[in-house]
Amino acid sequence: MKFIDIAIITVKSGKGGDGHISFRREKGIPKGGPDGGTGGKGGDVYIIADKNLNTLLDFKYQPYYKAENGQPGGKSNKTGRDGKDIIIRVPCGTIIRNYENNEIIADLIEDGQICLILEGGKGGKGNAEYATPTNQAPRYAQKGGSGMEMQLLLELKVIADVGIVGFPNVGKSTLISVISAAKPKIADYPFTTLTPNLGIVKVDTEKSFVVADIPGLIEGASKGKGMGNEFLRHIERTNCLLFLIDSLSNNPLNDYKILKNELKSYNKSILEKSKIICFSKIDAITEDRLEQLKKIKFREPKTPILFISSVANKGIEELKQTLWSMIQYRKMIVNEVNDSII
Ligand SMILES: Nc1nc2c(ncn2[C@@H]2O[C@H](COP(=O)(O)OP(=O)(O)OP(=O)(O)O)[C@@H](O)[C@H]2O)c(=O)[nH]1
Ligand SMILES: [Mg+2]
Repeated sequence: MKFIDIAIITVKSGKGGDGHISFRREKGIPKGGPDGGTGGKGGDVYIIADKNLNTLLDFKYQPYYKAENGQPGGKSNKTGRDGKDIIIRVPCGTIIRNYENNEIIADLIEDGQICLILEGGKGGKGNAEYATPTNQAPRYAQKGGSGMEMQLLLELKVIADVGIVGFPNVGKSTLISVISAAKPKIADYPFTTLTPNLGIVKVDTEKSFVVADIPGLIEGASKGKGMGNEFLRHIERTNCLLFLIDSLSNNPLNDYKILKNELKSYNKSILEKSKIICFSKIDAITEDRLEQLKKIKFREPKTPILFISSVANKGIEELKQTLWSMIQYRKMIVNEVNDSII
């Protein structure tokens, strides 16, 4: 699955319609007063979150969006028609920034959440509006306000339930290919995964959750080493973190500490998520080694520690069930917190 998660688009609000200059011309009234109408307002630009969308792919093909201009005012005090607004639909979880200065304009999370990005120009006043006792026949009207243009950076944060984090080559992509229908590239060298992969894990006919496999992390990722840590934004909003650790590692406890440190440097609050520690590739180790791994003290009392082999399909069912229970528990807690706020 190709997953485009950044797009740059240009949006423009409509120009306001110009005010009109005209004078009443009626039979028997040789010099009628001014009757030029006001221009219509230019259309606004809005962006709305839509739960039916899940990529920013369309914006690659259609990067320009313009609201309609307002129509000019007319004779007989006729107001110009307002320009139509434009409403751009983006997936839930899209952050909208001003491309020029990177400032966040909106963070659209919920379905239907809408944000006014640019207002259309005001309609110009017609000459009728300028009539005063001392100037009963003004020969001027106001120009419509101009529309505004802006480049926006759209950034989609994947809202997966589980994010898999681990060193390169520990088997993250293999795991997602076994528990979901995703078919990411798998290879025996580091940094095979260059962009995140999403997979839907079916626990049974009615239960499913989304897992994100992101490029491998290494020590110093927060300082730009390896693939860097910018992909962590994809797991910022997950419910659970799955730390995948290679059973063949020389120092699993240290691996775990390094991973936690890199997450912490990116965003401290990431570590507040539910965690699960999982050893991969147990088909490649001896029983004795497995027993040794089971004795490692991670000092994470509430964190389940599991042992799997994606290749030999060992421990996979238990992992799916554990993740499912954790997600449910997490959602329950979040709902309780929300209820107590309301
Ligand atoms: N023996 C064994 N090998 C595995 C298992 N899972 C993955 N591998 C192998 O480990 C290597 C790396 O697998 P990937 O799934 O590409 O690892 P990754 O963590 O996604 O790697 P990056 O994308 O580079 O970070 C491949 O050669 C896989 O065949 C497993 O359960 N057992
Ligand atoms: Mg990979």
